[in-house]
Amino acid sequence: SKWETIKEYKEILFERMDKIAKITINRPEKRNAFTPVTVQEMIEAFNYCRDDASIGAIILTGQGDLAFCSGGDQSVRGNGGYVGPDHIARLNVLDLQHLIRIIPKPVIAMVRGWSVGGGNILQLVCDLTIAADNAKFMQTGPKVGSFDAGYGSAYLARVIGHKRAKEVWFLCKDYSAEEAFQMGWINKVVPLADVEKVTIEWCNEILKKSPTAIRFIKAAMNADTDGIAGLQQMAGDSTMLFYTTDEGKEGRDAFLEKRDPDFDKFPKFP
Ligand code: 2NE
Repeated sequence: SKWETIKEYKEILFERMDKIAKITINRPEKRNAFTPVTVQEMIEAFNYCRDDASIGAIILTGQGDLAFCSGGDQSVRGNGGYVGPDHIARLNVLDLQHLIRIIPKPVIAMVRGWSVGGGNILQLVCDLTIAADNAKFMQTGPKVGSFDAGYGSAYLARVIGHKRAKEVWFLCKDYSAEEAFQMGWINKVVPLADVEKVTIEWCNEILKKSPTAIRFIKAAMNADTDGIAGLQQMAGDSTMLFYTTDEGKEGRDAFLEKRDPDFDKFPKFP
C-alpha cells in the first residue's frame, strides 16, 4: 500500500497518500465500536487535516471488511456517556459529527460491512458515502437504550425523508447497501474488492476542482440545514475571502495608520 502513517494512535490509523488523508477506526475485534479515546483521536486527526493545506480530501473508514463502525462501545458506556481513562462520561462523538460538518474539505465515508448506531451517524454526516456491496446500515438506539435526536434524526430526515427516517429508528432494521442507495442514504455501491480504488478515484476527481468552490458548496448546504450555526460558517468563509482583498486590507491599514479609511476606490459590483 502507498499509504504513509501521519501519526501513530491507539485506536485509529491516520495515514495519507499525497493529498488524500485516511482516518481508520482500528478496533475490528469490536466491529470498530468507538470509545471516548477513539473519538478524541479522530478529532485530533480531523483537526490536523483541517490545518494541513496539502490535504484536500479525507476518507473516514473502519479497519477490516466486517464493519465501518458499530457505534458507541457499550462496554464502556457509563452513567451519562461513554467513559475513558479520565473517568469522565462523554458523548464526544457529537463534537466529531460537528467537526466533520464544518471542516472545509470533503469528507468521504468508505463503508465496508456494518454501519451501525452512532457509527452510522458518522457515515451520515460525511459529505459523500461509498459503500462496498457487503455494507449494512442500521440504527439500534431504541433497542439498546440510546438515540441520536440531532443530526441522527433531523438531518437523516432531510437526507432520506421523514417517513423513511422514522422507519429506520422505529423498526431498527438493517438495510443492504443497495437499499440504502435507493433511499438516497449513500452515493454509490461497488464490489468490496473495489471500494478503496473507487473512493480514491472520487477523491482525485474532487481534488481537480477548485477547493474554494467545493468549500462554499459544502458551507452553503450546511447553512441551509444548520441555521445560524451553518450561516456562521459560511459567513466565516466570506470573511476569510474578504480579508484577502485590498478593500478588506484598507480597513485594517487605516486603523493601524490612525487615518480615515478610503473605500471610494473599490468597485461596487452590481
Ligand atoms: C454491529 C453488529 C450488528 C455486528 O454483528 P455480528 O454478528 O457481525 O458481530 P458480533 O458477534 O455481534 O460482534 C463481534 C464482537 O464485537 C462486539 C460484540 O460484543 C462482539 O464481542 P465478543 O462477543 O466477540 O466479545 N461489539 C460489536 N458492537 C459493539 C458495540 N457497539 N459495543 C461493544 N461491543 C461491540 C452487532 O455487533 C451489534 O448490533 N452491535 C451493537 C450495535 C449498537 O447497538 N451500537 C450502539 C448504538 S448507540 C450509539 O452508538 C450512540 C448513540 O445512539 C448516541 C450517541 C453516541 C452513540
